[in-house]
Amino acid sequence: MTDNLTTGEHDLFLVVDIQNDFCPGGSLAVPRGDEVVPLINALAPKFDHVVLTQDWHPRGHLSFASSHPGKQPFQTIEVAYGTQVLWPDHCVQETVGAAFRGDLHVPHAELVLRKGYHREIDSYSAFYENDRKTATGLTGYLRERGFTRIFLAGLAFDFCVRYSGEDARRQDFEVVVIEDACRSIDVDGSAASTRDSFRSLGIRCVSAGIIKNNKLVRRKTGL
Ligand code: VGL
Ligand code: ZN
Repeated sequence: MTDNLTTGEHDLFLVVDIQNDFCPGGSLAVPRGDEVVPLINALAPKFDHVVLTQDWHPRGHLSFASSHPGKQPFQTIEVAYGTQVLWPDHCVQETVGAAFRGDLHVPHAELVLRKGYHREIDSYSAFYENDRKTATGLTGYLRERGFTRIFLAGLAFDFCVRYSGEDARRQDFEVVVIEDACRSIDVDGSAASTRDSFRSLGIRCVSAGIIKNNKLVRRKTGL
């Protein structure tokens, strides 16, 4: 039996990239990515504070295989900041693919953080772009709001959830990943290496069922 985790005012639920392109039918579909949506809808009311991230690329983004003649999706290339996986075109700004899933229901989300909008830099993490230098501003936002523990769920476990969790932990936030509310792309063992990395950084992986909130009644009043 695992202990329950009770959420409070210093906890933030960071919901990663619940967008059409990452779900079945989308251009970079994460297998069974759509299954996490009802779980996230049910989890969100257990948190006082929720932030959503949205992958948001300009056309011709450097991470798109189509921007590199002769390259195919899932191949890698060397770019200014190191190795970059090439992806199918996805989450292009203002397209249906970039929109949040229509069944995602988190009305009390306080911030939508877009990332990946610099044409020459990809951004898996919600904190730092893939050059590991360009900050999104989320760290300052979280510190100023007084959050100390970040709960993560979403897509994909082995890319954007992974990088976001690692960066949060390295900046001294406590990090809890709700693993059954995530799905993986799983290229070259990336899901297994994500679990190893989380273990070595002291990031807890839990299941949704242990998360409780002591103030659920308040939400039912609607005020
Ligand atoms: C993601 C690959 C490319 C993700 C975003 O959300 O995990 N993966 N862009
Ligand atoms: Zn992307």
